[in-house]
Amino acid sequence: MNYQEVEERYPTYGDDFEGEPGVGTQDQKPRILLMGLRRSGKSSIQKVVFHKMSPNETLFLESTNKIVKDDINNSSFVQFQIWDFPGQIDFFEPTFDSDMIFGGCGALVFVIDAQDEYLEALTKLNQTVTKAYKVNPRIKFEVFIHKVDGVSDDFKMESQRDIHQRATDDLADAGLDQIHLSFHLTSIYDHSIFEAFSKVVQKLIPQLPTLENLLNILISNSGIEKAFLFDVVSKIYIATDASPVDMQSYELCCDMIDVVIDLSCIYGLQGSTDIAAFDNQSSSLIKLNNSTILYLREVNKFLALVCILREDNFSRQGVIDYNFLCFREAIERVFELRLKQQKSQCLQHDDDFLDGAMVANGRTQMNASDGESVDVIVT
Ligand SMILES: Nc1nc2c(ncn2[C@@H]2O[C@H](COP(=O)(O)OP(=O)(O)O)[C@@H](O)[C@H]2O)c(=O)[nH]1
Ligand SMILES: [Mg+2]
Repeated sequence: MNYQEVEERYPTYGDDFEGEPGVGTQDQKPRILLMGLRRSGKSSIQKVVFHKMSPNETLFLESTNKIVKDDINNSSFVQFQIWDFPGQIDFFEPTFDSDMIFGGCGALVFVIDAQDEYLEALTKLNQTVTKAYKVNPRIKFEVFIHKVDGVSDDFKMESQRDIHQRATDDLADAGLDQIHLSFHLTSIYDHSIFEAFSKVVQKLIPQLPTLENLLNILISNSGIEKAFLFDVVSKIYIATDASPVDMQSYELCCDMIDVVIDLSCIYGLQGSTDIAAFDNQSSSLIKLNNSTILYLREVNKFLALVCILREDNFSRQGVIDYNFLCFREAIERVFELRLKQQKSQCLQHDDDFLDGAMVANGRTQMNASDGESVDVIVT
């Protein structure tokens, strides 16, 4: 269905869609819906994460009175559409075409303002989830308990517990306890919103286990503590290794990307966009005063690998660089395979894009830091 048709079928909210009319591949992109009450912060989230708006500027955002569609096309892995909904949307109105809205939806992000009374928001959450689940049981439901910058840690924990409890109880009462809700504490004034969005986006990448596997192999053979595969423009990470993510490391890596882009813009620039500032020569090494090293390498036009490692382990930089090249090659193969898969899916007119299981036969070799070579099989 293209957006012309959407407009006809959905005149109340659809008469001012932004972006190109739908063509071929667009319809295959998974869709992320942003829903929640008015002024809960939906448009702010979308602007801050994907359009580099500074958090303070969101104070001047006008309220959304139509569905705003935003095409995110940063890399071959991160391709989706975000639909920002007006808060006052009513599912029971005849013009609300729930099959069209929820049908092609990958994830539904429901935003709750933690600085406000949330009982009304919980009722709306329940209605939204119930309706969406009936149309499309494969949707991932993500609840952002938002604006937690203004509240104490105790209050944060208590509201998360309370909201979780009430929301799941409501679903259980309706006999829908098979629906899984994920909860995230977020704010646009720190990195929590990027972290939460990273997790949402990751669930929409069918190749995630392969990417994680490659990162695990890379770090264990290179003496790296933590590695993130970043989408440079949005600073969301599309994969990381299996060790737990702590917010501080993530923030450090985000800051490093900012430094690299800013420096390239000032000293290394030919074009004037951020993308021109990040190219295949991009790499950076930052030594911190606690014997830790941050190491950034370009993976492709849109992705960067950012690693945290101890200074001692960096003495064998050659091994790390060699392993990185193997890693990059493996990622390229995953990309190629995905492209092939998408093309064949286009030919078959197969809409079941999210289900496409990835099977790759790529084989590559990484050198372990103790000199052994390790075979990596991409599956
Ligand atoms: N303190 C705080 N305010 C926020 C945050 N996110 C959004 N806001 C504010 O909430 C208000 C409503 O935001 P808006 O994005 O228009 O909400 P929407 O109606 O859900 O799209 C704006 O004044 C934002 O500046 C946040 O994380 N913390
Ligand atoms: Mg809005």
